[in-house]
Amino acid sequence: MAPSSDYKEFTDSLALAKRVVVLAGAGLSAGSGIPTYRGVGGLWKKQDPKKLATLDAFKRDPSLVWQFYHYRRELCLRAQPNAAHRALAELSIRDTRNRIMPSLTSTEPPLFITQNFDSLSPRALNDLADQLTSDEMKTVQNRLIEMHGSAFRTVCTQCKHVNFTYDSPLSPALADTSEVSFETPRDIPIDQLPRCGGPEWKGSNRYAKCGGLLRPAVVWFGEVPEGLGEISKELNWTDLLIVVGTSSLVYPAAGFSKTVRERGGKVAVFNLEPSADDTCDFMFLGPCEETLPKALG
Ligand code: BV8
Ligand code: ZN
Repeated sequence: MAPSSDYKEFTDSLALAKRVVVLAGAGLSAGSGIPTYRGVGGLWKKQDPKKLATLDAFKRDPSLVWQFYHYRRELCLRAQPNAAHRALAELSIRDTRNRIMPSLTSTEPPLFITQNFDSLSPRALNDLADQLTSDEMKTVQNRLIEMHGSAFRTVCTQCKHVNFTYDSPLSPALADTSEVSFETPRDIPIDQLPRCGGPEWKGSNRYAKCGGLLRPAVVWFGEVPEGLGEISKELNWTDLLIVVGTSSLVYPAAGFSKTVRERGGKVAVFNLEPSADDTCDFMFLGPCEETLPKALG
């Protein structure tokens, strides 16, 4: 049966759903000026992910990989959450107690899984902080999983110290790296790449700055995405999976909707075009920054 594109039918399903999960991809942030990967002008149309988005690539040429992530990090810093990020953030904080069948509702906010590492969804949530108590905000933030990591987190390759910062550049040598300059990448000496400022512990002795080489805390190909345990538990009970702006080509995320449908849940796709995920119950074609506010408003 062809998927429905009836907004009223969708909102009725949403109101009745006890457990809602959202899965977002690069199309969610396209409206904020962040390039997607596989669409027109997509990143992987111009760059080879094997040379830039794997641990081997980083070990082989950390200078190249850091320049790649630096200019994308700058793009994300300059971007603002769009109407789709805001609509999903509102959904995350909406009190599920006021759904049509109060006795059946749970007050669990939806689980919000994003494959994006641009930090725009956490920022859209933080923009709603004045509507929540700090405990409620913590609950909602814990229900947001950046399964492919974050451009604003780093991990030390030596002491594994994790750091989150919007500071930029992470090392002076990266300062003037842009998408244009990346066309002729420089060979930045490894000691001028981002270094660990975290404490180094040897047993219980704390040493001064570890100084180890930092890497972007982004999940590269072949690395295990974050939050999979919580995600697979949740998918068993999901009544409605809302899939936004993803080509549904990268696993394990691409397999989530099949899991939900096999367990009797419904899938709603918001995309510019029919994605690989055409076995869905709802499909809303168009820019999600227009279709999502309409569907979730
Ligand atoms: C792993 C970070 C082992 C780096 C990325 C089967 C099972 C498990 C793994 C595999 C498997 N088969 C193959 C694999 C390996 C691999 C994989 O899936 N390869 C693919 C290419 C075949 N997967 C992995 O390596 C994963 N790890 O397998 O570990 C494991 C796994 C589980 C348990 C134990 C061990 C790691 C995958 C993560 C890789 N990291 N990015 C970086 O980006 O620099 S992937 C990259 O693709 C991004 O994270 C991105 O989020 C992700 C998916 O892309 P999309 O978000 O969908 O973006 P895309 O451009 O493709 O599509 C955009 C869509 O939006 C389009 O449909 C477009 O129409 C739409 N759109 C555009 N504008 C709008 C819009 N829609 C609405 N409105 C708009 N305005
Ligand atoms: Zn360190």
